[in-house]
Amino acid sequence: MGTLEVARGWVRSSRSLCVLTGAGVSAESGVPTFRGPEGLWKQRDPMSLATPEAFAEDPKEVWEWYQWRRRKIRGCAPNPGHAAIAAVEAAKSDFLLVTQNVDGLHRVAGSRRLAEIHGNIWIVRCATCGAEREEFGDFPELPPRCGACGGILRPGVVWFGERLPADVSDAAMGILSRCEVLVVAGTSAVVAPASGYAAVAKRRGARVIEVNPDETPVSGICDAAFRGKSGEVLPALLG
Ligand code: BV8
Ligand code: ZN
Repeated sequence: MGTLEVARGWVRSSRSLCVLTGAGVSAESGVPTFRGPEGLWKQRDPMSLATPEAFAEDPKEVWEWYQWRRRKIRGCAPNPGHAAIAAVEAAKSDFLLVTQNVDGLHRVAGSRRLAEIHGNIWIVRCATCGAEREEFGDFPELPPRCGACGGILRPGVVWFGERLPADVSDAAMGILSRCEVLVVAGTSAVVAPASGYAAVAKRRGARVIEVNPDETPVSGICDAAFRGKSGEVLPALLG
């Protein structure tokens, strides 16, 4: 396993770099993760909420969960891990941040070359006419209604059983097919297809670096793993 200095060298000398993030990168900003001890999904079974079937059955209940999460995230700010990822982007001619996070904090931190593969909690889309907009405030009435057609608005996120939007999925597979280094930070690597992304890059010869206090199913294929908090490790690794 490489040391931090060796891994820093891989990152610095890479022309093409991919960073894959999960909820752990936002944990130090106060955004609850999904599967951690205080995990979002400890209170409720995600399958009973983050699915099209749950929404079809009880859109009001699903929206109460999302409105609660939006309120929680609204008070959160990017942490040094987000900032380090935004900063390294400018230094690379070929870079893509692939994030599973829907909280929008990477964008607030300044990341521009990013693929939000699971969507964005601040986007709402009409389930009837498809009209889409950013909405940062609370909705007075749940489920919220479309101003254009009166249909029900849904959160602009990808639910279980839904395909990833083709544009972000293609962008992710593109960078994974050519990056020299992949940094995997803050993900439990259990949700597909993102859980398979490290293996895609590794098969092609990329160096894979993991940043996570815990072991994950991809730890075994990593060239280096740093068992620490992303807010502390990423500035040292990417700086
Ligand atoms: C699809 C948006 C195909 C909504 C999310 C059986 C086996 C295998 C796969 C499946 C299966 N059955 C179904 C599937 C497919 C399914 C899936 O993977 N299920 C899992 C549960 C087994 N996947 C899908 O359905 C995907 N679509 O496959 O489509 C298809 C083909 C044809 C036709 C139709 C469909 C869609 C998946 C997207 C689901 N949406 N979110 C919302 O947020 O409400 S997933 C959700 O989990 C979040 O997006 C989150 O990002 C993601 C992954 O979680 P993590 O980010 O990893 O977060 P987690 O809490 O798990 O872990 C945090 C980590 O951080 C931990 O490791 C912790 O140690 C670490 N950490 C903590 N603190 C720190 C830290 N690290 C660093 N620093 C710290 N300070
Ligand atoms: Zn509409």
